[in-house]
Amino acid sequence: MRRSIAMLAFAGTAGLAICTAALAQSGSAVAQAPHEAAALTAADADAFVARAERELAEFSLINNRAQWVNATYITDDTNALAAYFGTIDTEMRVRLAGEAARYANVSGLSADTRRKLGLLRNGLVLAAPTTAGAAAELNRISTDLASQYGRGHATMNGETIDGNETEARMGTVRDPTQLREMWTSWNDNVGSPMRGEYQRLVEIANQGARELGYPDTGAMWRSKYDMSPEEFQQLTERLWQQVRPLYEELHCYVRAGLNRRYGDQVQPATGPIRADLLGNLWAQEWGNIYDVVAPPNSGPPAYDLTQLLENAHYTPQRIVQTAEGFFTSLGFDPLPQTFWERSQITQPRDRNVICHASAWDIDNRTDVRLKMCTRVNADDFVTAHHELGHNFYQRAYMNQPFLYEDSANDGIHEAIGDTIALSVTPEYLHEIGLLQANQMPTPEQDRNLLLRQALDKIAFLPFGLMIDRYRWGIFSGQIPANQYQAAWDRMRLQYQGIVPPSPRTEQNFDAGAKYHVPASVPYTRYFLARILQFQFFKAACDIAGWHGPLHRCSFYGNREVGRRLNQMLELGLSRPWPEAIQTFTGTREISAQPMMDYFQPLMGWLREQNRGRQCGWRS
Ligand code: X8Z
Ligand code: ZN
Repeated sequence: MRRSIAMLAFAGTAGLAICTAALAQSGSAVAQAPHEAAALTAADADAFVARAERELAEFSLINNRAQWVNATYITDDTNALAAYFGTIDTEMRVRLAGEAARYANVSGLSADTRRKLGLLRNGLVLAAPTTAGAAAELNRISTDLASQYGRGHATMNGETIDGNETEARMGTVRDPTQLREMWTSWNDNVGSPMRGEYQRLVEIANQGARELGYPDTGAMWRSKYDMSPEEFQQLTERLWQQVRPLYEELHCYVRAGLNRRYGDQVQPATGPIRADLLGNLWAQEWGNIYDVVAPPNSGPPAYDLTQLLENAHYTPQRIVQTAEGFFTSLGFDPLPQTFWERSQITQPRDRNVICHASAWDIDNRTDVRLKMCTRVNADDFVTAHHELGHNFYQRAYMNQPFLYEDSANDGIHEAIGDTIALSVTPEYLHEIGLLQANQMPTPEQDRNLLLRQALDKIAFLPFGLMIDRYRWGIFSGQIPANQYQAAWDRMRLQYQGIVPPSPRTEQNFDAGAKYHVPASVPYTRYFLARILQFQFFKAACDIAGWHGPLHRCSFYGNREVGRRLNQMLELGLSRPWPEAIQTFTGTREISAQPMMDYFQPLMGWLREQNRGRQCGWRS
């Protein structure tokens, strides 16, 4: 699963996304071994890299299986096994990172060896110091936190419901008292007990990062993008400032709709939005409350995908097959039989699993799997496409050497399936028989479609950014352990303009109630992916020769798009990411322009709707 982004448990301590930035870092602790460099040759470096790749590849086979069993069957025993193999993995990677640093100044290195040495040096997500027992403690904590999340539950009307059920109900329940109960119980039950362990995880991981020559774990995470950590931070800031006006209009519009629906007592007309009213447990995507905020008198909504899936009696399997069908229509080979035999597509009834969706690559060849607790609704329809994007990517780069079996940066891995899902247009739904000819949206309804899309895509942006800005603050010490909750609430207000529906204190740790925090999956990748997917989508539509409005383009069945996409995917991590995205988009830059263009027709309309309103909030 490595590299599966998704792979969580494993992701806790091992390297998914790996890149070359550390090569550019001079003067790091491990890099300072100039006296040795004199004795080492380029041939030594080649031999070391070959040895390291073999060792990592071989060990990954058993480790991936241990992590898979743990994630799909959480018990004390599988936790112990996952932590045991995770510890070996951490120790191996820390050792190889240290060794790789010794070759940094060797002259005459080939480009590939130089790149792979860099990948070995910054391939960890959480490092442990070499102190005896540190890797074991880190892995025990990581595994425990991820399992706690997997076992998490909430209540509604006093009745216990599991995480998957809570997630689904937050999208459909409209009673603010029930929403507040679910939201509060989830955050209290899941996040709060993790606080102490998380603090310890931060301490150990930071010690590990420092031994590897990074100031802290956050700096290590920002070092994987073929540029300096500072440049990367600036890049995310530049992108955010570009899309922020659109978010602020959407916030203003949605707040007015919620105020109309719930009244001043529940949602005032000014100031921040109550976090549990937005149709999502984390307020990260708001598409589920389309019906609440849709413009009155705008005619019927174009269509409701959940309804279409239910009407057509879709099953979870059928959703995954439909997603596969999109990829095969582009010319990709179908998923192997083992995918269908070994994946977890629905939630098992009789045991705890980690329901948060992920895509796994067990053997670095063809044993790819999906782990999901799929429900028949619009969210999971999109998520199935998202996950298969990972699986098809994994297969596209399977012939690369082990260290290049990953995406060119982690945002690209996250963007592929979403790019495909953007192509789920009325025409596409008609083509696969989900939408009848007489249900096709009118031009008037078209804007509603775009609004529905913005509620998911635009609303996510500040969330996608703040999760790691929060963790960067924790890792750097800027957010001390006695302010975990206050800092979280402050940043949720600052970036998203939302407030909790119930009082929070420093007993709480709401960040822990978001999967990627206990699982230590870096999150900026999703912010990048949100922007990249529109770039990829536009590139695909250009290749397909599309001329109409971007949001109505579907490249379903277009083999030329598939061929060009595969050219980027099969590169894996062998080239710096600007080069990889250039093969598909023609540009080396990440740009928010295609996203802004896509939503351009909505922006003017939102501004009109918001005229006379006092937009924004004080943070
Ligand atoms: O975690 C995921 C995927 C697995 S990589 C389901 N996503 C983020 C989230 O759920 O928070 C996809 C969108 C954002
Ligand atoms: Zn993903």
